[in-house]
Amino acid sequence: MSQWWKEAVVYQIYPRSFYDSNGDGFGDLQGVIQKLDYIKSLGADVIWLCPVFDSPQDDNGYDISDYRSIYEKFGTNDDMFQLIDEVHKRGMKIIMDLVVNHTSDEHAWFAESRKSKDNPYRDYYFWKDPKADGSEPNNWGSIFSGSAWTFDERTGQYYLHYFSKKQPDLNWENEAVRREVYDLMTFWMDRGVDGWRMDVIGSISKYVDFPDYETDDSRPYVVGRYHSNGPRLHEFIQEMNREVLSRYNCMTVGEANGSDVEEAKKYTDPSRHELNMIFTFEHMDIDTKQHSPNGKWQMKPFDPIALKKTMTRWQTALMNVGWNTLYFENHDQPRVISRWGNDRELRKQCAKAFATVLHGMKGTPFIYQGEEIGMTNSKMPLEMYDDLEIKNAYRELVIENKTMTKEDFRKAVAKKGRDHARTPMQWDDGKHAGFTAGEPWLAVNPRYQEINVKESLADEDSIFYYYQKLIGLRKQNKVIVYGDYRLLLGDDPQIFAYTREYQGEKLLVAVNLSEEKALFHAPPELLEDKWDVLLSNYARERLDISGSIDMEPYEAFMVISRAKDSTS
Ligand code: TEU
Repeated sequence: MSQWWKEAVVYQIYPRSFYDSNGDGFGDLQGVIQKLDYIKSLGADVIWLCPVFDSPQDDNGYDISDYRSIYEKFGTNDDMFQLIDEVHKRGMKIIMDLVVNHTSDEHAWFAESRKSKDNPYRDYYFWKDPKADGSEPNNWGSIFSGSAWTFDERTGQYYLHYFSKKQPDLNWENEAVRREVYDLMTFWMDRGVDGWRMDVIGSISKYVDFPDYETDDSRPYVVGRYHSNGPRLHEFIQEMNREVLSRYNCMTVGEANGSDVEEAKKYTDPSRHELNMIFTFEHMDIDTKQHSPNGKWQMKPFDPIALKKTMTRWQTALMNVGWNTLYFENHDQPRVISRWGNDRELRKQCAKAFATVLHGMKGTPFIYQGEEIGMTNSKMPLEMYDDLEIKNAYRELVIENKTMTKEDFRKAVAKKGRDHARTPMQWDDGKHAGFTAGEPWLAVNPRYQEINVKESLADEDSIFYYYQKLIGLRKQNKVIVYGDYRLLLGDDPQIFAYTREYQGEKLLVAVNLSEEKALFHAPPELLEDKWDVLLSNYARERLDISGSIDMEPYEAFMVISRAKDSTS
């Protein structure tokens, strides 16, 4: 089967915040259709659409109540079929979000399951008796705070939910559940969907003996290693591959929470017939203090060396087996320039710098809506955040457990809250950034007059055109897709530099990830080659790497040395 996904660049859409075609303040599928030419003009080949299925929207659609129909605010099934068609007409592909670690508690399966202990759907989910004292079956925590178990009066048992209590976890041990999942996948793939991003796929296999976590602190509930990589994980994925995926020329990317590179190889080694690639969290966790009761909100400063080490570990481990994803942003992560860079006076240079680091690497790049115009974190008072992860964490950490002050929590959310990625797409400098003619479901970022698509398209030096170039270079230079990766200057605290090599071609990428100037010295083995500039965010046309290069703040460049016989 062709490996088209290796040469593809993916554009991720969070539909409720992308473009609202009917003025209800909520993005929709017709809105996506209207903006397809924009995405095409960027050069992306694949669209990943976050969940659009029927849902009570407790977790913005990651709580699905019907996998076969589109949520009405997004449109109808016919709109979805039209979208698939319009994407294909433009020579692009579309992947959807497969959220099958859990359903909504309003899914018909769960409504049945909770009715009685002998209901035929009881085993679609995990139900357990309370401990002798009436407490939860074990000390597993929910990723959205509190216990992972909720008591249901009707049958006197607890059900399991890794996320909110409105997201009960499916029991993949039950063959009927797996059959349902394969059927719904087939339903959409037969209608033209080109693949799946698989939500928390790393958690579908549970440790069904439900062991308590051992804790050395006073945390009542723990989220840890039992929450992912359960004993039957790869068996289930292989079955899914056999039953469904192998029948289509599709693309698959698993959200593999809790995975290291060894686990990643298992998922993505083609000979194992599982998935094409996975999302790792390791490079996104470098600004989190590990093992804190405050979880992701316990921040530590950005360290370029940690970023280099982590990304290099993944580049190296998956060099000859498997495949990487490349991402800094998505709907769960804040804006990278606000998180690790400079989103003020050096915003443009900084956005281009991070883009260069990522798009020069080996793997499939993912661009999150707005990243291509350098959107920033928003400014909102705590009360204005909409995300349930933030609301629950506030209640637990600040109000109940008092492990964080309100001020520290506010600071952490201003950096890392998921809503920073979810503010409406900034199309122009008009009211609500041109996202909607009505009232947006979440306030537009106040900087929309300065940062928007219209402005980006009018400025030939914009971040948008820089992304367009990066994508174009990937299409023209196989070394960017297939070249072997090697880190340079590993201990340099400012510069992220590496080479890529493929069939006699060499690419050198160097990025100053700091606000100060930095001196770049190429290692001696690179000095024999003749280098041409492919890309520079400081408009350098020529670069002599034989001397030292005085790199400007957030300066980035990509130079290439062509195969000797092709240049002669
Ligand atoms: O995220 C899974 C996950 O473990 C984290 O990314 C988590 O949501 C959070 O960001 C931790 O801070 C996936 C989806 O991407 C996310 O939007 C959903 O809320 C979650 O699963 C539940 O479906």
